[in-house]
Amino acid sequence: MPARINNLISRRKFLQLSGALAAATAINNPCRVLYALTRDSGKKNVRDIREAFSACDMCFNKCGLIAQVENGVIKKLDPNPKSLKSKGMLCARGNAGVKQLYDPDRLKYPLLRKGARGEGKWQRLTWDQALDHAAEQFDKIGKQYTRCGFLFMAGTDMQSTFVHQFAEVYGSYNIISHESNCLLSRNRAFLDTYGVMPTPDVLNCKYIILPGANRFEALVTPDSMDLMTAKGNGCKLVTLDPRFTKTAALSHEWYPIKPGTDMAFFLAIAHVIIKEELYDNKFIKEKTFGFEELKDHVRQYTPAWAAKETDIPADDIIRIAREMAAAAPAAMVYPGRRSSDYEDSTQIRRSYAIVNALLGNWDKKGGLIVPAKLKVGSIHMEAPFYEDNPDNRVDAGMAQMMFDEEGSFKHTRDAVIEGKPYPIKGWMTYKTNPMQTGANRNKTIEMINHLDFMMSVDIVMSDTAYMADLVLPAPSYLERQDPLSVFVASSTCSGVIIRDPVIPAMFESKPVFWIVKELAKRLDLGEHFEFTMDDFRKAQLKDIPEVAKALEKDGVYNLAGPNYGIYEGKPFKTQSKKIELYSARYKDNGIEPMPVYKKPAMVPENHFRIVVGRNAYVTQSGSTNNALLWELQKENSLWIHPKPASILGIKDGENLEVKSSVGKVNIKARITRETRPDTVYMDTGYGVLSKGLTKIFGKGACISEILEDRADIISGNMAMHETFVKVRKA
Ligand SMILES: Nc1nc2c(c(=O)[nH]1)N[C@H]1C(S)=C(S)[C@@H](COP(=O)(O)OP(=O)(O)OC[C@H]3O[C@@H](n4cnc5c(=O)[nH]c(N)nc54)[C@H](O)[C@@H]3O)O[C@H]1N2
Ligand SMILES: Nc1nc2c(c(=O)[nH]1)N[C@H]1C(S)=C(S)[C@@H](COP(=O)(O)OP(=O)(O)OC[C@H]3O[C@@H](n4cnc5c(=O)[nH]c(N)nc54)[C@H](O)[C@@H]3O)O[C@H]1N2
Ligand code: SF4
Ligand SMILES: [Mo]
Repeated sequence: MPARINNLISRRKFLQLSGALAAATAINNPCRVLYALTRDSGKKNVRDIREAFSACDMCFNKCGLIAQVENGVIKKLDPNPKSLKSKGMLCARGNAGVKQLYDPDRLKYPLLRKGARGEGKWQRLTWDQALDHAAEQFDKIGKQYTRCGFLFMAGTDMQSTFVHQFAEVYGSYNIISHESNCLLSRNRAFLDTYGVMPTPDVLNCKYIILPGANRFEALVTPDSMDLMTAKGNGCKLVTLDPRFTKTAALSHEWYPIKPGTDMAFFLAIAHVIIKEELYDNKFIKEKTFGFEELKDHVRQYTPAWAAKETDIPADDIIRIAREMAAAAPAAMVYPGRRSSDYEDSTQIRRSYAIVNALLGNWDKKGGLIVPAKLKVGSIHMEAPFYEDNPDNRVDAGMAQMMFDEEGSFKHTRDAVIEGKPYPIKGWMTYKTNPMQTGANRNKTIEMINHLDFMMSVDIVMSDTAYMADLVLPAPSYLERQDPLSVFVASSTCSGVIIRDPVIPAMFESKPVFWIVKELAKRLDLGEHFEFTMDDFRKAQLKDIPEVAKALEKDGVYNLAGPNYGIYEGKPFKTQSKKIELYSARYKDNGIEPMPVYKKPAMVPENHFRIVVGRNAYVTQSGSTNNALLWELQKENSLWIHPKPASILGIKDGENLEVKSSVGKVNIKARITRETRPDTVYMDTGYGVLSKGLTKIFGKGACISEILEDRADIISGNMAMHETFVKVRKA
C-alpha cells in the first residue's frame, strides 16, 4: 500500500479509536488537529505547510530533526543535516516519533487509582484535583517521615533537572536517575583512572575493540555513524560479544567471548604490550602512575591463561595486542556505554581504561579525548534547610564508592522494602519505567507496596504508571518547550540543541516543569520556581549569545574543536595527578588498586546465563508499543543455540518456560547460532502488565521478571548478567 494512503487510513483509524482525543484536542487547541485532518482528506489544494526544528527524543541521543507540518499535523520527521552530532541520520525509532505523538494509547488526563494497585481501574481527575491531592500527600509524608521520606526518580530528559530542583527545595536527598541501571560503573572506572570521563574519537581511529558495545544496533550518535565512516577509512573493528550482533556482523573479527571474562582478555592484552615493550616509554613515564606495579601485576595474566578463561585463542590475543600497539595512538578499547552487567563491572572497565593508557591514546587524534564544552548558565536555586532530615541518602554506604548525586536504584529499593535506615513512603517517577528496566520486577512491586503514595508522569500507561496511585499525562517532545541541551559528542563536535513545540500540547497533557511549579505553589515553595522556560534559557545563554542566532537559523549550534592536545601540560584530576594504572585511592578504600581477575561463577548444569541487550528498533522498554516499530517486532523470543535446544528437545517457535531464582516467564523459542550455547537472550520491553499498552499487552515476556538484582560492588550499578536460568518446554 502506498505510504500516503496508509498514512491516511491509519490517521482515520486513530481518530475512531480516540474519540476522547478529538474532544480534548478541541478544548485545548482550538480544533486544529481535527480541522487539519478533515481538510487534508478532502480539499488537498488548501494546504498550510511548514517546517520546524526539533531534537529527537525517541532515545537520549537528541539527534537533530526537521518536522514537516501540514495543516497543523506532523506528517513526517526528517534529519537535520546541520546537526554534526547526528550527521544527517534519523534512525528507525526517530522516524517512528510521529507514531508516539499520535498514539491512541497516550495518557490524556490525570488519573487516580481506584481499586487495588495494578488492577487498572482509574478515575479521571481535573488538574486542580490531581495537584491538590498530590500536594496533600507530599505534605503528609514530609511531616510524618521527614522530607527524605519521599523518593524522586527522573529518566533522561532535558526537564529532569526541574524534578531534581523540586526534590531539593521540597527537601529530599533521595533523588535517583536511570543511570544506576545504565552506565555508572563505566563512569566510575574511567573517572578514577583519568579524572574525567573521556570521549572516544571513533572517527579518526584505526583500530577499535568493541567489548559488548553494540554500536550498530544500540545507537549512540555520532559514534555509530563515525564507526561506519572509520571502517570505510580502513579502521579495523574487533567485537567481543557472546551474541552475533549486527556490530559483530559488520566487524572484521568477532569473538563470542565467554560472558563475564572480558577482564581476563584485557589483562592479557596488557601483559603482551608490557612484555613486548610495545608502549610509548615517554608517555608512560610522563603521564601515568603505577606502571611498575602494573607490570608485576599482569605478569601472571598470560594469553594462554586468558584463552582458557575467555574462549579466545591465545594467538589471537597476542596478535590483537600487537596490531593495536602498531596502530597506537589511533587505537582504542571503546569505553562502551551500558555497564549494568557484572558485580565487578567497575574493575572490568578499569581494565579497558588501563589498556587505553598503555596505548598512549590520551588526548590524541583517534584516541580518548575530552572535547571542549560550552559553559552554559543556569538559574541558581537556594534550597531551604530542613532540620529534622536524616544525615544522608537512604542508600548511603551500600556500595564502596557510589556517586552521591546518582545513588543506586537497586540499593534504594532494598532500603524502601526494609524501611531502613529510615522509611520512604512516597515516590515520584518522571519519564522512567523501572518496572521494566529495574532487574527483579517482583521486588519493584514489593517496594511499591510499601509506599503510601506513588505518582508517575508519563506519556502512556507504562508498567510503572500502571502501579502508581496518581498518573499525570505529559506532552511528547514534539509538543514541549525544553531547556537547551548542551552535549559533548565525539571529536567532531560538542554543541547545543533546541526543542520548541512543533505543535501545541494535545489533550490535557502538561510538562513536568509546569507540574512541579504548581506543586511548589501548593507547598508554599512557589518562590523557588518564579521563572519561565524562556527565563531559564536566557540564563543558559547569558555568556554565549552567539549560540542563540545559530539555534534560530539551524536548530542546532556546533562547536568546533580544539579537541586534541588540550590536556597538554594540565594535571589529571586524580590523586596522583596522572593517569592511574594503580589507584592508591582505591587501596585506601579497601578496593583492589588494580583489577584482579575473579573467575565468573560457572553456569550450573542444565542452566544458561541470560544477558541483556538491544536491537535497533526498540529503546529500552519505551517503544515496543509504537505502531510503526511494533510492525517490525510484535513480541520477543528467547535466543537459544541449536545444540542445547536439541538436547532439550526444543523446536523453533515452541513455547518455553524460563526460570531463575526470582521469577519465571513463558516465551517462544528462537533457535539461532547467533548466541553461545551457554548463553540465552531476550529483548526488553515485552510481557507488560499494563493494559493501557494495547498493542503489546499479552505479547512476549518481561526479562526484568527473571533478572536477579545484583549490584556492582564499587558503584552500586545494577548487575544484570549474573543470572542463570533453566529453560524447558512450557
Ligand atoms: N531489562 C532491561 N533493563 C534495563 C535495560 C535493558 O536494556 N533491559 N537497559 C538499562 C539502561 S542502559 C537504561 S538507560 C535504563 C533506561 O530505563 P528507563 O529510564 O526506564 O527508560 P525507558 O525504558 O526508555 O522508559 C522511559 C519511560 O518514559 C516514558 N516516556 C517516553 N517519552 C516521554 C516523554 O516525553 N515524557 C514523559 N513524561 N515520559 C516519556 C516511556 O513511556 C517510558 O515509560 O534501563 C536499564 N535497564
Ligand atoms: N536502538 C537502541 N539504541 C540505543 C538504546 C536502545 O535501547 N535502543 N539505548 C541507548 C542506551 S541508554 C544505552 S546505555 C546504549 C547501550 O549500548 P551498549 O552498551 O552497546 O548496548 P547493549 O545492547 O545493552 O549491550 C551490550 C552487548 O553486550 C553483550 N554482552 C553480554 N555479556 C557480555 C560480556 O560478558 N562480555 C561482552 N564482551 N559482551 C557481553 C550483549 O550480548 C550485548 O550485545 O545504547 C543506546 N542506544
Ligand atoms: S538515535 Fe534514533 S531514536 Fe535516538 S535520538 Fe537519534 S534518531 Fe532519535
Ligand atoms: Mo542506558
